[in-house]
Amino acid sequence: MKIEQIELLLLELPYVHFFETSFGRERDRTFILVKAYSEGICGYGEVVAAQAPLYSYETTSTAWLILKEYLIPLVKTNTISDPRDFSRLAGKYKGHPMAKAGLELALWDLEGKRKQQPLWKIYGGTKQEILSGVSVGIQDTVDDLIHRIDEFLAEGYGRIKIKIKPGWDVDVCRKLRQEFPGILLQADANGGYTIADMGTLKSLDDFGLQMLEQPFPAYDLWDHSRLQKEMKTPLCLDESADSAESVRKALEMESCRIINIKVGRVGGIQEAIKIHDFCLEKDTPVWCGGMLESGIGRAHNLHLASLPNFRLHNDLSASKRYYKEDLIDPAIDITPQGTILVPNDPGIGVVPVEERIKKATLKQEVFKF
Ligand code: OSB
Ligand code: MG
Repeated sequence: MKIEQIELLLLELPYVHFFETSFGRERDRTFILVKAYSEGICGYGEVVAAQAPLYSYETTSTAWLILKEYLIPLVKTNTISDPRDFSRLAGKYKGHPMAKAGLELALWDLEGKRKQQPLWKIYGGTKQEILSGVSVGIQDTVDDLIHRIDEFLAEGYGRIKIKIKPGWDVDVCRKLRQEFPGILLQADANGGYTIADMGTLKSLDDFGLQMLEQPFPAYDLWDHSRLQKEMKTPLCLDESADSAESVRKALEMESCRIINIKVGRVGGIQEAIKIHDFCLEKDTPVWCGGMLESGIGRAHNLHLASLPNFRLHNDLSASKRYYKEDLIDPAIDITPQGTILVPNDPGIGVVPVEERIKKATLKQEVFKF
């Protein structure tokens, strides 16, 4: 395909409610949208890097720079007949997976629209609807948390994930289990603990959590392995699972029993599918993580989550859980059964509303070839 133009847009969208994790509280999200044009068609991708290097080292500024100086020139100077070509070319540059994934996703949307096929079909997806779940941030009080969980359960979410950090963990889980004995509950630490916290983490075994996500920092496969040997609760890796190679090592070391797949963290759809297929072969379930994406990034996630080994509830929620006015129309919603339908129109299968994108745009740069 002949790409004629790529645009980068920096957007800011306020959350409906603040989001707090072990690395801090945020009230809005700044992120990059990538638009790729070919023969009158536009493909959309989202770069999930945040404003500050807290989840990983990437930021909106580093991603903008890498896209502008290295990744967009690859599209300009090479013939890209398929998004896989871009993925292969981008592989020569170290790191910066979120920047790579954002552009790759825009090319995938374009590819789907050109072929008149929804992305789930092109990826080999098998599900028409996926299991929704909601990730609930740290609140000011446990009562506030209980109140929020009550609301999400009433909306039909089949699984609740809470964020934990040292000091907001064992007592919180105990109170939640008293209040909600039967729900699917999991906890995500975003790497906020060290091996010195082994005792605290082991006591989370009392609460029948579906999984404990990323207790230790990203680089620390070994301590995850030590902890998994001592815990009944399955560990799940998010930040550590940065490539199919890392996932192989994690499974060989028994650092976890479940993998969270995020397309931005692993550098694109190619790598995400590789991890999916490897885990299927090893009978290790995966689920789709989220980065509080706009409807554009979330639609991309829905297509990925339609692959067969996405067996557990995903961090995929309705638009209104994140943003008052999402960038797409119609908004993503959950069914009464607590699922989300995978879009069936070509490409991402949802319609970005240009007027809303414009309203949220802080900065824009156009690259014409
Ligand atoms: O660790 O899963 C995470 C949001 C931002 C950064 C990291 C994480 C999250 C979430 C939100 O938990 C999941 C979602 O998008 O619904
Ligand atoms: Mg996580």
